[in-house]
Amino acid sequence: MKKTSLALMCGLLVGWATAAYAAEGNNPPAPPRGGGGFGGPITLNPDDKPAFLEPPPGIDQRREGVPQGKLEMIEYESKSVGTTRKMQVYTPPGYTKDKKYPVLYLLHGIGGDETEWQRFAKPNILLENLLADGKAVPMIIVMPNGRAQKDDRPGSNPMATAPAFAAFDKDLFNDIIPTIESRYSVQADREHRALAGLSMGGGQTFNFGLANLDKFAWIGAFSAAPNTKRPAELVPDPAAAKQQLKLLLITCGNKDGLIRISQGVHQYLKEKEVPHIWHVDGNGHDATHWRNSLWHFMQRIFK
Ligand code: FER
Repeated sequence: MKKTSLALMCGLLVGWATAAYAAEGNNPPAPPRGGGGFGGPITLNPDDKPAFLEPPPGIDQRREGVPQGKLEMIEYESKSVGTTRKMQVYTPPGYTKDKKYPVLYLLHGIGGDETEWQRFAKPNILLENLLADGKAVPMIIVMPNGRAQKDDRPGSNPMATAPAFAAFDKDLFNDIIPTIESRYSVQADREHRALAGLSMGGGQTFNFGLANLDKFAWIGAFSAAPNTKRPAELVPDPAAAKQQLKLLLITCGNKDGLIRISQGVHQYLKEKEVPHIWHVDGNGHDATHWRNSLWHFMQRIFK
């Protein structure tokens, strides 16, 4: 399904999700905008500007002579979900059991699955080009399915699967991370684990990452959706967060009707003096924003 028609359809279903989300203490979803976007009216503040330059063209194009890593779709038994699940795992060029690698866990959006990041952003090519330019460190990238329910396909009504995104922390911590750390050669500590995601995955990243800073030191939330908990709930102890975070990157497009979610987190963190990068570019709720955000994030982690 095309992203635009999916967005339009999801917009129509937002009303359905409102009550459930408000009940869970999350941000209430905004009513749909006309014209195929999520969210409500956009009010930009003086802080809402780029922190980085635009990436050069071609960041996701293969360049001749740039070494390639390996993408594989693996299966694991999820005790928390009760099924055999799939995740895509990328190992960088030259991957060897003789070394140990940091791991980036990448979470997808409401209509996505374990293939979505690869379709939207080609994380492998972004990283390989950065590695060739000496701008990133070799890492393993894990792209799981963040919809933690037995039927984990988006189906005809992806919004109806939103509760399964909230339950995903059990799969992540009890099944996915242990699977990766037992099958791959991994540096298994907080300073070598990063969590990032787009939209619903950005909300999951805020919710699960900031609540588990003993597990992740590097956090990136791109175009976070209304599944994001309220800022004071995300960071109840600003002093602890300040001490533990190596990087918190928050990005959104200035044409994204969900920007108020990220603006709220930024504003709270600013008030509480929790260091973070707030990067607002000129995109909407779209793949260009997610690809560029990932590219910025990848070159700043594990360093
Ligand atoms: C919503 C609007 C958008 C919402 C979720 C989304 C849970 C998710 C969008 C995406 O993942 O692209 O109101 O409520």
